Amino acid sequence: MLTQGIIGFSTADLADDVRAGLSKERQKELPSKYFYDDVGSALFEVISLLPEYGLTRADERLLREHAKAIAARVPSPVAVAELGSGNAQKTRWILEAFSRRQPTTYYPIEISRSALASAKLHLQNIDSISIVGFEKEYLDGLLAVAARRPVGHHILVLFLGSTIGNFDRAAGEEFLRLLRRILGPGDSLLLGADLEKPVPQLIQAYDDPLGVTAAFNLNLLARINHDLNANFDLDHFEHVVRFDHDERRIEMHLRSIQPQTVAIPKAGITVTFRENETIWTESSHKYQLEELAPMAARAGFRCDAQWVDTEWPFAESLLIAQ
Ligand code: AVI
Repeated sequence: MLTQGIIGFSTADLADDVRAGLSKERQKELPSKYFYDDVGSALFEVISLLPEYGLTRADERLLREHAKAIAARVPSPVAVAELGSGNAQKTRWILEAFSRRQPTTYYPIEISRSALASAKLHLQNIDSISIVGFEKEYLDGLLAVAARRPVGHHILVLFLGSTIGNFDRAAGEEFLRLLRRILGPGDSLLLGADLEKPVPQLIQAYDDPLGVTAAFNLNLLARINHDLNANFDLDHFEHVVRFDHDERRIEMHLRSIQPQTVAIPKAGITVTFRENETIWTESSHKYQLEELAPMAARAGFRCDAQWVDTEWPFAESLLIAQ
């Protein structure tokens, strides 16, 4: 295995996003992409092990069971780019399937430096795989991959783990459209999406009895304290999970349990919270299998094949750029 260094990243956007999100009049918000600092990435790995949160295991099961079939549908030679690789544990199956065919370059694209490092560690013993990590946002990273595409190579983009669900539905579709614009006809996208399931099961998955997801959520405030010199008191906020039936999504919030004022010097703001006011930190949309192919078609992809986990309803869809 050959690895190259990490390429460029700036944290300057955090202050802008915190200022914009916490200055909102009606509903304060923080973008969920900032969950994944070192502590947040480690907590997410623990979430993936929780019995209540079956999503990551379903994703991995599908990839393990169908890696060969997926690889067989993707033309050679191929460069594999993964948006939000995390520790890339589940990517191993796909990469092994490709590496049996020919030497392949894998481009993990991640805003978490520690996740990139652990992806490299997990995959270092696969023969015939070169790894070039990009510490970048998804689209910037994919543009960088496309710019390096060797002549005649296809690109397979992996967008796994139902990260699409963390976008609003319309924004998710628009994101697929933006990916399609970077790709060429015949390139592929493997999209993992969590499917609808009973609400009590979903609530448990995002509000586990051990409190790991609560810690994951609260860590966002700890991160802002650390990175922007803020003075959030974590004991004065609590993790709240709701299901919105109209939008078919889980929402995570942080509820202020008392009136309070928080200074965030590096964002240049002081924020006041009313008792019970919440900061909306994440949405996790759930999909119906039947809506994925039409959504992909509207974004410029043909759905070539789908694989569904029966234990925890979750779908991998192999989409081909038209
Ligand atoms: C990364 N993403 C798909 C996870 C999800 O289920 O929305 C993040 C997560 N949030 C709480 N638990 C897991």
